[in-house]
Amino acid sequence: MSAELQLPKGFLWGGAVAAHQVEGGWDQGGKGVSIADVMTGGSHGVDRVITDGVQPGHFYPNHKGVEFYSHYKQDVALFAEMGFKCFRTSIAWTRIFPNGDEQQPNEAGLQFYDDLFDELLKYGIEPVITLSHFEMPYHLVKEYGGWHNRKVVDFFVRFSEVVLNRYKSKVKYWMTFNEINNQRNWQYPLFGYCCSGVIFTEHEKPEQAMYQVMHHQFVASAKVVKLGHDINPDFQIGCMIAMVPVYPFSCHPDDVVLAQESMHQRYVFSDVQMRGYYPAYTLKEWARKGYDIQMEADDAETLRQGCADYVGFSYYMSNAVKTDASGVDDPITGFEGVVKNPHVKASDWGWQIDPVGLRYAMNELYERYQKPLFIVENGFGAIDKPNANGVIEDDYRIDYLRAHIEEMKKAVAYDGVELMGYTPWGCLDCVSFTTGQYDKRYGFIHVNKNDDGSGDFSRGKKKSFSWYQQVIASNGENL
Ligand code: P53
Repeated sequence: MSAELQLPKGFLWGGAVAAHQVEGGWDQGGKGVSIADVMTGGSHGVDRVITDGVQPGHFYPNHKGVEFYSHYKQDVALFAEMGFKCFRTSIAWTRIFPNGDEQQPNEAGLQFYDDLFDELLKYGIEPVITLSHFEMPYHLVKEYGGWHNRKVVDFFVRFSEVVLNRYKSKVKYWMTFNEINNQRNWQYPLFGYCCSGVIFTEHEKPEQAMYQVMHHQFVASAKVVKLGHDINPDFQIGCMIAMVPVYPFSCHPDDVVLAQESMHQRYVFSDVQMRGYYPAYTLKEWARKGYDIQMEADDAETLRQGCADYVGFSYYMSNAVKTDASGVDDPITGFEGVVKNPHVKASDWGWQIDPVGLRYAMNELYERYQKPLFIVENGFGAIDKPNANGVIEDDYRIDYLRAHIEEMKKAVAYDGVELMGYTPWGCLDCVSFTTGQYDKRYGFIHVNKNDDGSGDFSRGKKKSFSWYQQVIASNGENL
């Protein structure tokens, strides 16, 4: 392939996880209880339950995760063997500020991430760090009502300031809030809870409460971006959204406009973080619905000064909407009028597989913001079964990733989209977020731990391990 059709040199190939889904050690090293620690295990169709604190008699899968806290050296060595250029994880807020409202950080927690980052850098792997990935201190939920309370902005900024300073010479790539737009689906308790520790349906005006939380997080994100650039001008600090393109089911103009409105609901999150001001469609919606969002006098200026440097996003699926599909909602995205797209297949969890949608999504985001993109999650959750020789031949995962990488390359090489890197989700098997399962797996690296309780957390290589190794070695040419 000619040079202009290739991915750029220095492209950040890697993998992604989040602290609460891999680390375990939930009560070690002085760590406090996080919101992930009070979520039980579920399964496809069986919701995870959010309990009132940690209660006896329940199974909380995130307490052990996949024991990355004690296995990280082994795991990082395997990432290095695959050729990772970067590794995305998050810092568990509760390791640094166990309750969230302390004045002084917990040194043992800070030391753990020093050790982890040193281990990565030893192999030339760049850490890519999310500051908040569904794991805020439970104490801030109980005592303050989560992100609905403006005080949480200051707690988050304090936490961020500590870690941005501490790791300023070790970490260059940051993101503020993981999938900040998931909480747009305020009807479904899990999403508001994971993003901001709020169950919106408990509020008198749930949607208004969601927008209030959103505003607090925008202010927090902008403050952290500005602070970060002051600490180290080389920092690249991104926003992070779940990018689920919504297609019109038909070319009926009403379907087209419905799809556009659905996208507005999601885009407001990146619009404000990338542009530094509220889009007109949101201000009009608030006026129309009579929503009163509390803002402080200098918030507008804060937002303007804290635009993110790049768009981090996850991409797993697309959706389609139809005007006359009343009552049909998608539990993951919460869009009204969602219908099955007859042109694409779905995973066992109903996530619609649409590689071409990734190219479309990349073009949409790049045209919208004209800032670099970073695909920080993409992947295929599946039940893996070892063959007679005990090897997991996960060709379905390879097929999924190959098809997405092909489209990603088209977006870069044909369409000219600026892309920093690609970090498939769950490079190491981990606890599923939506269902709390072990058996819904994404990894190149298998972790021997199963929903029936069996398994010793030992690691193994799946077929996709050597496949991804050659993808990276050839900079995406050998797929
Ligand atoms: P699990 C919705 C749409 C796209 C991605 O999910 C989503 C969601 C749900 O929030 O979540 C991200 O493990 C999230 C990760 C999560 C991953 O997708 O339910 O950032 O924490 O594990 C995969 O299969």
